[in-house]
Amino acid sequence: MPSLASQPSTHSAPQRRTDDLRTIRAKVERGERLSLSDGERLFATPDIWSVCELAALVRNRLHGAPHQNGVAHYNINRHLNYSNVCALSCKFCEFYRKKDDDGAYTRDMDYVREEVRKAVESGATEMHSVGGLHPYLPWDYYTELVATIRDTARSLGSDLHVKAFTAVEIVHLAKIAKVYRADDRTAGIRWVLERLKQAGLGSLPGGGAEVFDDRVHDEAFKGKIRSDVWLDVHRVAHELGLNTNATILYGHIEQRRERLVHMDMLRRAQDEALARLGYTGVKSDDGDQPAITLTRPGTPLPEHIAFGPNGLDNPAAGYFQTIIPLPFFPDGSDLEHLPGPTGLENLRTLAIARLMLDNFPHVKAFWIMQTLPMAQLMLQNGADDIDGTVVWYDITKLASRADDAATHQEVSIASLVKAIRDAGFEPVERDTLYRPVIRDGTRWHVQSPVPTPS
Ligand code: V47
Repeated sequence: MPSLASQPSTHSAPQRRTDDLRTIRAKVERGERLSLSDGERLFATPDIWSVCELAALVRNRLHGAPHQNGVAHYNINRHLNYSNVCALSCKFCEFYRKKDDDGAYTRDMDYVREEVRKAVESGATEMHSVGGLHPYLPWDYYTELVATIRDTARSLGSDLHVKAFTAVEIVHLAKIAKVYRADDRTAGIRWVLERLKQAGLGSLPGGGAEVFDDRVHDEAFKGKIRSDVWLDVHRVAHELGLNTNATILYGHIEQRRERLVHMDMLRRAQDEALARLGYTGVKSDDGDQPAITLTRPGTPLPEHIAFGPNGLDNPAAGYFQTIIPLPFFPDGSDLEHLPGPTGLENLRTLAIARLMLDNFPHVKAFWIMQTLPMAQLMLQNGADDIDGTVVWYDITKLASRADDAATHQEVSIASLVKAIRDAGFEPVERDTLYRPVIRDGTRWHVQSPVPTPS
């Protein structure tokens, strides 16, 4: 009887698929940049486990393998949504309210101080603060918000990091402050970011990116800034030494190809940011600028350069830290009729984000949106971070709850640590800038990142 291996295939498609992924696997092993058509193949193949395996290969190269001293990150944080009043009415959003709607709120500084006190008492290292595009709040409110978070925390002995305002809000602030000019938009963006940085802003979160495609933009979030402006805000932030995050909101009206284009635009922007840090890239056949990948064996992560042994106090940073794939939640939005992505689509999209965004040091499985069990699975298939303890999360609420309890989404540190350990990784508490945290109860300090053995 012939061996199984020598039997001819009765179905030609699997053989072709294997060949497709073999080419991609060879590129991944060499640390070469994948093309958009490689990405399309990764989306099209029914062999999702090979996609996951390739993403794990990259993830493990950067952060170590499970059961072999590989690490996964979490943080202790708190969210503060300063207002849900928004001039826009994006179809995918269930967060926004109009000024006189039931449930509309705008927080005053007493409220903010109280939230900071609770954050410090819980040992948080980060306050993540975003809100709607409020039509009437004055510019001073925003600098006061940031300074109040920083100063209240300092008065309580904490160096709480202020991660605040999506790119969309930054542009809105430039308009409120009357410094935004369409013919030189970066000047207004810079003006705003410089002042917020002076008030204590430490980094920008990744929200507001949605999907970088004008068709999708005009259909689902018209009125929001487009991709070019979102990227401008992040570039100026990087030039000012602020690190930023990036998101992709998928599983609504976009096509998979549009997700890939979004990822490609982000990695081009990251090439520019990493070049400023001194990385050199490789010119590929189809690329017009050198591709800088972190996935080549032995390449240092940007935090090892920016916050290296002597850089802790004065980081000359300024790059994208992490990509956060956000699965669309239809409930309560104007796109409620859509089904939203399934678990396997979430897993595949995150794995492909790890593979395409070869110059992003981190991939975050945001447990609030992915669920903790899924985030754990994602740690083994591309992600190295599950975000934090969070406490109140207002942007997407727990389905079927209309009351306050729906936004109370908190997980204990013990649950995060257990989820990471069970996935085979060593839990590393990080600060917002991915520096390891040394903790003694609620008191903490950071140290320079320790390079992961490759
Ligand atoms: O930009 C809004 C998304 C984002 C829905 O930087 C929705 O560390 C799903 O950006 N279904 C805000 N998503 C959240 C965000 C974020 C979250 C966690 C960590 C970080 C970080 C950033 O939430 C928005 C939008 O893309 N969003 N509505 C919805 N129905």
